[in-house]
Amino acid sequence: MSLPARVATLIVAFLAFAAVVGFVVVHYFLASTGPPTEDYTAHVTPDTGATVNVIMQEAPQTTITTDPDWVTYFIMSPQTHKWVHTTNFSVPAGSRINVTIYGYDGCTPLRNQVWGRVTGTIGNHMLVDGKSVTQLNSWSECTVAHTFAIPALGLNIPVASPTTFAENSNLCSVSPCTPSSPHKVVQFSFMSPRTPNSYFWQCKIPCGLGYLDGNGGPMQTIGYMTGNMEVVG
Ligand SMILES: [Cu+2]
Repeated sequence: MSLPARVATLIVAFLAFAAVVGFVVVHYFLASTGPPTEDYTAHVTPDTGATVNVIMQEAPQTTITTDPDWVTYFIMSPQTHKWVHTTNFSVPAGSRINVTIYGYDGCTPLRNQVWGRVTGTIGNHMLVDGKSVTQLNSWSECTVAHTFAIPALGLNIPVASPTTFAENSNLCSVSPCTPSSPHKVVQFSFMSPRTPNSYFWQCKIPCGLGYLDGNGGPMQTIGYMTGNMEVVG
């Protein structure tokens, strides 16, 4: 190889390398800010026991992303009242957090009946379509779609699903779902901790269909079946 050819090869190789490095930096470091955090802290003074209303839904699919067949949560923006594809939200410390979850996904039996129990809420119960419930038995009936659990707070909510075969055959097919599709309304309240911190939450049903033991994909991706509740002081 002549000297100019060698130099040209070296320059091409260097440019290719630089392009790859540039892509990695931009794609994984600069652009990877992740899903947004819905801010439920506005106009509330922390540590006063004030009430905050958080609204979410879980859906059988995510038709608005590049993983349309992944199950997912959405959170309603308290500012725009539109559904946002995220699982991150912030709440004021020492406040009463009232959560409403619209359960649009169909049922999946829990791997462990313990996760069918409602724990960590005010009154140790939740409301399903307005009715007080302390646990759901997903083994005897089609009752649970996903769970909403904050392990650090001992909070566990089995999120109710539509129960009948007809409903489960006719689930919402475009996300975010709207109330015309079969759903259950789950409501519960808990006190946010007084200590500002980031509290991880997750679904405990292995609902990542097509992944090893159902635990991959949406189960381990922020914005789908896991997220963070930021407690702000
Ligand atoms: Cu799930």
